[in-house]
Amino acid sequence: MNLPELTWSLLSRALDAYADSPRATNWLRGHLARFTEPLRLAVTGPHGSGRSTLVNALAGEVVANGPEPTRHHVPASRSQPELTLIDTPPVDAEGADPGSLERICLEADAVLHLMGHPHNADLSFLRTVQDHPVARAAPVNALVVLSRADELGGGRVDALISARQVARRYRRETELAGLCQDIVPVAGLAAQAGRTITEAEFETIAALAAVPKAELEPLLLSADRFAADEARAALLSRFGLFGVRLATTLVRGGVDSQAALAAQLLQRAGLSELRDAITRYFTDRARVLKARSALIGLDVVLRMEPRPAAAPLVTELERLLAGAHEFAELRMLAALNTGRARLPDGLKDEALRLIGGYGDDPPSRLGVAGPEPQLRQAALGALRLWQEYAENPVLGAAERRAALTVVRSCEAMAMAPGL
Ligand SMILES: Nc1nc2c(ncn2[C@@H]2O[C@H](COP(=O)(O)OP(=O)(O)O)[C@@H](O)[C@H]2O)c(=O)[nH]1
Ligand SMILES: [Mg+2]
Repeated sequence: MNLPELTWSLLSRALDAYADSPRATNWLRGHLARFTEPLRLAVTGPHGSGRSTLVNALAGEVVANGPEPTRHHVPASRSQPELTLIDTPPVDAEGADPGSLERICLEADAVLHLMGHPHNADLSFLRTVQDHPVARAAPVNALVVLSRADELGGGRVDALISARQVARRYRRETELAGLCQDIVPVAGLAAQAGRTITEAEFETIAALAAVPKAELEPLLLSADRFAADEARAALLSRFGLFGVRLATTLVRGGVDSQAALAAQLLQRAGLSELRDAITRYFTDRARVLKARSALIGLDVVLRMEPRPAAAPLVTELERLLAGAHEFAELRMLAALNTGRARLPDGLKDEALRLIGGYGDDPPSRLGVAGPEPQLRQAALGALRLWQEYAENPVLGAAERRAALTVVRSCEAMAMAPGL
């Protein structure tokens, strides 16, 4: 049985053990029901970090602008699986009930934490997210977003390049990197504009792109002259200075339709990269993250209402957490992608594929589309190869440990019934 199956059975047994406690039963039933719901992603961050803007960018429409918390169901699309987005109260809110944000995070399966430069408040919040025995055993559900990334690069059209350099630097800073899976820069306002751009806005941008460059920049910076034109003023407030600069530059460079401009804006604002990270770390592994949430829920019951009938469940929960290969895979995925763990060039890509970095199903992992016997043969071949790497004295100790994680992924596939 894999982790989600083992978790399901553990929770079902807990339901029996707590049959006479309505509170525990409700709580456990709630967690079992969550298993089949879409992944819940909480968007957290300090006040003004761009939480609502990013929720809108991911939702593809302006859904978040009121008081938090709010929840938005985002149906599946070609470039994004189904999600529930939670817009949360600011982490730095003064006088806020300190437990409320923690409760919201307990309701979520994964967290997208927005920040400009990391402050102590951000680090301590991220520590809180992992401050639970189950969470500590599996700190695999947070992504940090360097939000308002255009400002990190002074609003220039190439601002995202500077922001990516900043992200690379933070990835090497052990504390922050250790608290999240990855660090991704996004210019949320331009991304939101890209996802919701209208034909009329495209026309306004096209007209601006026709203004000679030397004239446009002073025009943009002179709020009075620009704001005198209603369509331009509206454009500036929706796209921001960076968004307008970027969009006009793209149109000048030959992007000639609303749809093409929308696609380019998502790319250049970093939203495409963020969606890829959400897919790779979260939605592709939704069942593992759901299991993680359910185990945290179970742990809460076992602590709040300890009883002899539940003692074996405590032991099994501990054993499950210590041995869950699914969590080890997610940590290794992040470590390889961010450069915290290394493998020789030729091996890294194959390792990423085998641990599910390019899709969680066996054909994607094995790179074989064929029927079951071929899949099993490929799994056995990969298993033999990676066993050799894991014992190869030419590789360093850390590399051999990484290879051992791949070995376990191959073993799981080679032994899976029905594959
Ligand atoms: N320059 C820039 N401004 C942004 C960006 N995202 C949001 N903002 C602005 O920052 C302010 C706060 O954004 P909001 O999404 O309401 O932040 P929240 O308080 O975290 O929900 C608004 O004026 C936004 O227009 C961004 O990517 N770049
Ligand atoms: Mg907000």
